[in-house]
Amino acid sequence: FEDGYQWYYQGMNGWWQYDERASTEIEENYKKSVKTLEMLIAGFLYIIDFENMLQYRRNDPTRRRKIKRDLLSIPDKKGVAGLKVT
Ligand code: V3L
Repeated sequence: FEDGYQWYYQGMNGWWQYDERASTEIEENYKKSVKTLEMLIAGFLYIIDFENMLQYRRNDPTRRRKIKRDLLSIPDKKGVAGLKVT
């Protein structure tokens, strides 16, 4: 975003950047200070929980991933939405 930050979800040994559509929606809602957001990701409904900084499938809250808003260039970035950067 304009301030040089991006949204990430936790992967194995690093962080995945959200795809552009998801990032934009997350950022807009973050700025509105909402507590949670529901969004469709790869065909599943996920909850973005800003209070606990987690995401999880609505129908399976036990599988949680941490999320974070951090600089666009972080050392442990794996790629964007499952696509590896080389
Ligand atoms: N955007 C895209 N795909 C997602 C997202 C998201 N926000 N959240 C979950 N998935 P779960 P490593 C991830 C995918 O949490 O090697 C990465 O994008 C998720 O994909 O149980 O472990 C990689 O593609 C997973 O395939 O609902 O770091 C992949 O994991 C699936 O939804 C491997 O990454 C179930 O995730």
